[in-house]
Amino acid sequence: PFLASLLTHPTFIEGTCWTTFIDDTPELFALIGSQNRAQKLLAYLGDLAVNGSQIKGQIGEPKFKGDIIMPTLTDSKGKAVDCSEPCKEGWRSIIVNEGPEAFKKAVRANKGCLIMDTTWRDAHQSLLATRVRTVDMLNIAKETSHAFSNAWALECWGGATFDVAMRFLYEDPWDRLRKMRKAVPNIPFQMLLRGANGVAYSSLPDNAIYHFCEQAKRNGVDIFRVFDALNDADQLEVGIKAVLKAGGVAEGTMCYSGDMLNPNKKYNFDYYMGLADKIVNMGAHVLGIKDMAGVLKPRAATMLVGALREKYPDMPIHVHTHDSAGTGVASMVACAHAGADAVDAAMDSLSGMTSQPSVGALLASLEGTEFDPGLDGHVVRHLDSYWAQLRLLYSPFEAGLTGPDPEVYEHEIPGGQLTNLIFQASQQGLGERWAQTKKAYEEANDILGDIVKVTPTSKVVGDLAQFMVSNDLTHQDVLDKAEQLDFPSSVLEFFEGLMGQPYGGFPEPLRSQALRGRRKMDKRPGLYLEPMDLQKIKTELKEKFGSATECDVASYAMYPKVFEDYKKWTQKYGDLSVLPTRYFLARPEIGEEFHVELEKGKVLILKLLAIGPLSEQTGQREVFYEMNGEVRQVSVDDLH
Ligand code: 3PY
Ligand code: ZN
Repeated sequence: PFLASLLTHPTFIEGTCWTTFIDDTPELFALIGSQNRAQKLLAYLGDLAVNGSQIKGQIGEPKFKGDIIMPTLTDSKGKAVDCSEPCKEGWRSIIVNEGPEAFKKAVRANKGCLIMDTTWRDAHQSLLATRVRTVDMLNIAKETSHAFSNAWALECWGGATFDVAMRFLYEDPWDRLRKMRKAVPNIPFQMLLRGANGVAYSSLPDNAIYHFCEQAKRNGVDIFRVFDALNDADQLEVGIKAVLKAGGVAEGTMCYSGDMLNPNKKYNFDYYMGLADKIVNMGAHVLGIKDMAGVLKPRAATMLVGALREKYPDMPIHVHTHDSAGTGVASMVACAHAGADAVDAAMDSLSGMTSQPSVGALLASLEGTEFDPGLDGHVVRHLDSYWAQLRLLYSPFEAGLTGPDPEVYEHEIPGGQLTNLIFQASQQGLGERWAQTKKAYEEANDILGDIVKVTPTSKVVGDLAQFMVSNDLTHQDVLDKAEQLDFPSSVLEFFEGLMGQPYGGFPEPLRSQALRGRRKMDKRPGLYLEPMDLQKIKTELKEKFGSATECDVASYAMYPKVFEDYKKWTQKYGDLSVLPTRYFLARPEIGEEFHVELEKGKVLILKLLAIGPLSEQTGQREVFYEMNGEVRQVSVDDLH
């Protein structure tokens, strides 16, 4: 069709204006673009039909393959909520029009305890291996903008989503952010920033963090939850300063670890109050408490939030938890009563256990009190019918959690990691090893000096625990044999100081025995790193891939190899973010028709017709698809 259009085009026939032909007739070249895209899409669908899904971490096919039924939202009076357009009211307008300081004041003046919905980030990170795709957020975006119009924020970006989007879902995280932003203009967007690590797993040069925050703010992030995995104030400060420079709302966050009610534990009341002081003095707009393992018991929450409320009357306090032990709602209610301005929850169907507590349960618990979050529980519940279906669609990424795990008070494994470790144990059929791993995790933490455990330090403890289990090592064995053992690389990086300085220092002589002459940093790693040459990265990316944006540079700075692999994948298969998840994860039935909107108004109607026999000569199969009424054929290498 392209050639036919070209040959019959008047300009072509006249043979004039060749120099401006491309500029003047973009429709012809858009046609090549979309044909090319359609061909690449067929290559992916053909591969999937022959070889099954190659998406890492996927086990089996979705439990639910039907059409998703979209909810109709009605409020508590039974009145329908008009979701034909995104809602325009919400807290974001204060941030946009008046800035972070005005937001801070307005939030303090607000009477109720606001809710941040984590469904688009931490909930699926903690339950479904971070695999929820952009399209599934966008499909429910308008409804969400209405149901959560009075929310503190939607947590929807950062943490593991950045890496996983490119590495496993072959999506551009920046594109996701921009699309979500357009679809939800009213609710603040919050991201999780790992301090001086950005969204990576170890420290980057400071200029890369500043550059990243600038792009994140520009593309739609309003509030940045900044934490450091060791609560190292110097590391935290890098992130907070970068957010302030970018003009974002800086939520300076302390990670809650251990049990401050227990006088024998390392992280006690005074520790947290001292850390809060440092965070406030850094100029953060909001004080965050991040209970990544779900070990903040209700009485501790009352004590800590109550004391912070009294000491910092002007600082908004925002608390994050995981429901691992089953106490999430009780703890968040305690926080609200003690003076928190906002707490975190997730859509019911993606809540509980390693995720955040259920928003429905939390709303019911605060309903009618002076801390009422100001969301309509009916509307929110209707929205959940979407997520109930989505959870089944993503069933191949379930970790197989069966109930709460109050043993978390002993092992202190963060929610996201707990799911990962269970998943790994069940994949290896090591049920009894799981109990051993939890015990070993507790011991590994003691060996390392009882550190704060969250990405990336949680991986250090997890790696050491798995190392102990697979080599049959006790706590004492590790100490006795430290000079001979080949410790996992993450443990050595931690000992080197690449993740910052732990509170109370490194354990000695273990550190020196394990490092055996490797370097020891005693200041934050950023001080040892040369600034990144971002301009050079941009030039090189342009040479390699034809174009490069500032966002591409930021992606590359965080994950050079992952970014390049992602770009190569899109060169082969195109932008697959448009493909509905059901057809991204599994092939359709023969004869089943489905639609893909390549771009606005450009819809492909597809039908799998047949998969041919294996050719002995080529090792390939022919896959036949009907595309907009025409039969199309792709040759696919059979990998079986
Ligand atoms: C992350 O860093 O991704 C986390 O979710 C930490 O809790
Ligand atoms: Zn979390």
